[in-house]
Amino acid sequence: MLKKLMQALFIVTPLVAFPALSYDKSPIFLAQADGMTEGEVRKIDPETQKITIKHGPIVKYDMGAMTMVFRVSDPSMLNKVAVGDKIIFDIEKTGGAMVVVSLQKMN
Ligand SMILES: [Cu+2]
Repeated sequence: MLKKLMQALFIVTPLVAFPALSYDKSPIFLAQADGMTEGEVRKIDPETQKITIKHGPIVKYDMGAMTMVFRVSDPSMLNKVAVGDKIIFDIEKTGGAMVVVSLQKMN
């Protein structure tokens, strides 16, 4: 866990140090720079405003890769993606629940 965090920091550092030189818009770089998580949409439920995501490790919450259900902070986020889409997303813990606060489709 700590080792992974150190690796993440090591990768991000050059971006911070030389933003103009090394800025790269690829989702991989964005994911690392913004602390966002990669995932794949498995299910979308507009009725309950929930989305099932198969996600990679979420370092800030010490969570490994898994498939789980999240609520979204804004229901309109669910209109931007479809089942099977690869995404990057950010979550926040609100009242004990993990809520997706931003969501972005990878090309
Ligand atoms: Cu999870």
